[in-house]
Amino acid sequence: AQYKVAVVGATGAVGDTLLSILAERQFPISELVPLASERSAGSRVAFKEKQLLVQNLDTYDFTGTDIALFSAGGSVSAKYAPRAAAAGCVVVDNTSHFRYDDDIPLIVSEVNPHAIAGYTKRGIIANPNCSTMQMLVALAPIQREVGITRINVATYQSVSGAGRSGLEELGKQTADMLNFRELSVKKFQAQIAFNLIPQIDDFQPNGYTKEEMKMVWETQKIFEDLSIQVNPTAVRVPVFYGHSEAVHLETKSPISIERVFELLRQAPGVTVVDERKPGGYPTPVTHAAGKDDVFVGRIRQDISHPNGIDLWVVSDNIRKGAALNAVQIAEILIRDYL
Ligand code: A2P
Ligand code: 11C
Repeated sequence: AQYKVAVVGATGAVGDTLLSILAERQFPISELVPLASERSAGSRVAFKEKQLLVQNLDTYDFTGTDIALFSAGGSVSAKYAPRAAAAGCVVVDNTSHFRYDDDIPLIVSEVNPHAIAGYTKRGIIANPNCSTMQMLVALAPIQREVGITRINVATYQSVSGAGRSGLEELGKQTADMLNFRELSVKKFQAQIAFNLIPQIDDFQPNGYTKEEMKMVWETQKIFEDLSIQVNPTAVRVPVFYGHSEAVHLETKSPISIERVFELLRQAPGVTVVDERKPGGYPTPVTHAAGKDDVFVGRIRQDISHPNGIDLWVVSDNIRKGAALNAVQIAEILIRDYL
């Protein structure tokens, strides 16, 4: 079978990658419809060897469209995803808008694909936040084997997580710095070039940011275990593509470091890069950017805790963290459900 697929936010950073991943993986498409706002309706985006006309989401009728991949921001999903679902189109939503609703499946393709079955309730499946996604791909085999009680994590998140305007701000500020020009700060809360910012998204009443709380809520929902404690600090760094995370976890029962290596080497979607020598670990630029896998290194026993394991987890936030997982959800959907 072939499917009529719409990409909402087709002109954005994630939308662009959605189009290339759908083409790369030869998703069975009868027609691809790129959608965006009125601003870019009428422009063109590349799909395979064609230049497709971008249509206005606001006036698009989803009747007859089988699957829509939404990546145009939470307020756009809030308004248009239910409209698409009501027309019989299954929505894979990349925003945080529906993620925490009990009747919306929240899926990492390697971790909880069985939960896709719940899509029939509202016709919408949510794609997790990029920083949760890569962490859980790496932790799932350990969670399955011995159980995880607590996760301490510090993130180092690239500017592409904030969309095209994030990429532009780092590029422009870097050029301005090197040319002794005055900087302008628009997208981020402080200068991002040659700096880092310990705030992603808005502050919550408990002093954590929304990005940090997403990692808490999403981990508990995806692992189907509300007892897992998650303590994140999310930091924006001057990297274009690829999020990194220093993950410190505590397991229910002890696990040897040899067994952790074995589990991660067998884990789907994971590449272990751990040589304990200079350069023998993943970095966003040398390993992750433009790649599909989640790269794990610096694997070691925590010397401060008997059941502690430390990991360094790096992945392309636009690919596995967003577009790739959305396409993988759609692949499971057509294989098992549609
Ligand atoms: P547009 O080009 O029309 O602004 P990014 O995450 O890289 O900033 O991209 C955001 C994407 O979401 C773009 O494709 C953008 O399209 C799209 N978008 C933003 N607002 C809307 C809207 N109100 N309706 C449809 N698409 C939207
Ligand atoms: C960032 N994680 O890196 C954010 C972007 O909930 O899908 C993704 C926001 C989300 O800025």
